[in-house]
Amino acid sequence: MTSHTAASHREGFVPFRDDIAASYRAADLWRGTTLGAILSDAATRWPTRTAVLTDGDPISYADLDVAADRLAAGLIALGIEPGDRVVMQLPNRPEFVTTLFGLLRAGAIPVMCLPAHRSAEIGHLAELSGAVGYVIADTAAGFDYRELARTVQHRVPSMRHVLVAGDPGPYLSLSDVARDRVALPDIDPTDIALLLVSGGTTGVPKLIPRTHDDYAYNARASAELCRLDSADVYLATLPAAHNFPLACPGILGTLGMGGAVCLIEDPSPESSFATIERNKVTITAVVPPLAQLWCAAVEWEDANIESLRLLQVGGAKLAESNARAVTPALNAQLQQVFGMAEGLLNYTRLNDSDELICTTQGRPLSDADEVRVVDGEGNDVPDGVEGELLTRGPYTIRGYYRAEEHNARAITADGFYRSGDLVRRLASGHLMVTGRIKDVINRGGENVSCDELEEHLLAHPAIRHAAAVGLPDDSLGEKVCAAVVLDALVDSPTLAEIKAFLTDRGLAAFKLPDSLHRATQLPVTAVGKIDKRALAEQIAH
Ligand code: OOB
Repeated sequence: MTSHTAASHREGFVPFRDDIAASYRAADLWRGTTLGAILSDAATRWPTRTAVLTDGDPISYADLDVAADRLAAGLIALGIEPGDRVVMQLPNRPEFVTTLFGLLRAGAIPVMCLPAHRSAEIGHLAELSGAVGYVIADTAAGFDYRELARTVQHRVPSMRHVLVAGDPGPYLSLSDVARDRVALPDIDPTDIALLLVSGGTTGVPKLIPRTHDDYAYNARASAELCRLDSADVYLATLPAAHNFPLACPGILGTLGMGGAVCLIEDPSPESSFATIERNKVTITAVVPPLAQLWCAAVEWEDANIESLRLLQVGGAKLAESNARAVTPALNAQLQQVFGMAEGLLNYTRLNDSDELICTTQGRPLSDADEVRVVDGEGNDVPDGVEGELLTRGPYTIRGYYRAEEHNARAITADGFYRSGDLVRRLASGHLMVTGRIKDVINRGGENVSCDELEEHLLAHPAIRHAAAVGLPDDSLGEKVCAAVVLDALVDSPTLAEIKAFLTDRGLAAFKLPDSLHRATQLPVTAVGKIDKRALAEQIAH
């Protein structure tokens, strides 16, 4: 290891304070193990069990462990050093898992990009991280990542290695990299294990440094909360590089418990249900629009999905009406998950009442999570009152990577992360997400919460998806537009009918939409959340 690289990847990283880190260790939350060791420990305990289900032969824990070591050896032979950043952008295929562990064990820091990212995002993230390598698939979903690599390499000359799963074209084939096992570098568990990409839809994406200690705890505690064990089969439906399917409990949590993981690229009900039936999937995670689609699809898909015991829904607000539909439709328990790549995870518990499960977004994972709900002046508000969620804890970052200026705003002086999410806390500690600080429409001085309006719109039987957006208006500043995807099987309501419906539900007149935008689908972010910025642009054009 050269001290040069070791120091350079720490630059721009805000570590946990020593005394706080010591307290997390004393409480046995941080166990001083690395993410790479999750797999080696599991391979020791369950060598012959299936770790990854594929279309062909399943991969056992012992085989996955060897494959990861061999890839790590090959990466080291290429000159990749501990602390080097490597952009990883792979679709949901078995290579995702091998590559992730190979990079981790070589001591490289994977930058977890999503398949939907394109040159603007990858170029920016590669530059910001100073990446020396880029791991891609040849093609996925009709897109050629080798073309993208060419553009990115042009912009970021530090990116010396492009490794390709599949046909390498002018680059190196990932399958040719593996070498005989060698002694692997010692890794400090307080070091950055990987860099997650922030999910915000405003501004450029930021990098989120997660340490071995904190992320291993994130995955293990989540798996325990979901009562995962070696009989479970986890389906990665969302893009695997996203925090939710990666570690909440996701792939890492499942592997730590000896369960099996399968990954699919196409989350449509047809493909998902067939995989659930074939692999006897017990748990998976989806975003709300997908949950809705699956609930509707049981009408026409006849695959047997009775093995599914838990459907985790998160990433965006799940409307109460949609939450209530999950268990009757899919015959699986619903778990709401309100999480963020920056750390804090809230889960409804398996033994919570149906009421809590359908009307709240869960409560913090860890007893050591500190949550404050504050008003505009930063003062704590009482339970039941809306305020911004601030949080600090054993798996929440103390700062974005290489973002000193932004950190001064995003993190309070005493280390709380300002989430920008508006919540109400119940006496039980459960949180209801009521909106985002910036997701309000200012209509002539009156504030309309988009979240609130959307919740009411979704209660309309003909409305399948809804998003409220502010459109510029000369006299009012902004006007309220309701963008909706209507149920094809029902007569389309007019704007006047929708307004009457909302008025019947007791909504104030100033919150009623001024216009209606009908669409067959709403634009989504890389992980499948409704993308308001893109939507506003679409409506404007
Ligand atoms: C997850 O992570 P990110 O980083 O893509 O997005 C985080 C943001 C939150 O700050 C919040 O604004 C929103 O997404 N969000 C929710 C939500 N879950 C996330 N808003 C309302 N209700 C929910 N249930 O999205 C993420 C990370 C780990 C697990 C689950 C989701």
